[in-house]
Amino acid sequence: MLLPNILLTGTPGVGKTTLGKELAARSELKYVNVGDLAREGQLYDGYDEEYDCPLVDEDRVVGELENQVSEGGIIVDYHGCTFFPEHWFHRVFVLQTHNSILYKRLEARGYDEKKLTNNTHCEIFQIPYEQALASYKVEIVHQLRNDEPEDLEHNINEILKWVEQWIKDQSS
Ligand code: DAT
Repeated sequence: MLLPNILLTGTPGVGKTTLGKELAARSELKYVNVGDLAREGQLYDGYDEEYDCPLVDEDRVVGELENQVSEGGIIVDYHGCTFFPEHWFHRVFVLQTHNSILYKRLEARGYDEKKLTNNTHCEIFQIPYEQALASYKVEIVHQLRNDEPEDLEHNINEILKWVEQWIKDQSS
């Protein structure tokens, strides 16, 4: 059975991992965390001083994921979205969280002041959404609010409904 590929993107802390893993648990889709993939394979090519994190080697990440994605049914989780081939994804979901809630989540992660400021600014200015719109067709890019547990449940159900419809459309 043919399955769609989904990209979950958004500022760190908006809930991509939580949503992606839960979606995978409730469907046939497979969850891939690009941050983990890069760490495991040491797919880095430098260090971002401003954001205080290693820079992923984008070409190697794409090369590493290519086979899996071409088979379909992959949920890719990453805060960046501009370097994946556009044709990979059937739907791009940009998760968004209210700034004060995001701040608390990132504080709980132990982020320092600079990282807290950078990431909350990223969210305030909707950078991930802008990047998604610049990288994919507008009609496949969807924003999802993800402030509370009820939002998570709602988002999972919405995505599962979309997946079901996508599968039906392919077979008709
Ligand atoms: P990301 O993968 O985008 O960095 P995460 O999935 O690790 O984010 O979530 C960050 C924190 O927020 C984590 O402690 C779980 C919590 N969280 C995620 N979705 C939530 C929701 N809808 N309501 C409340 N807390 C949520």
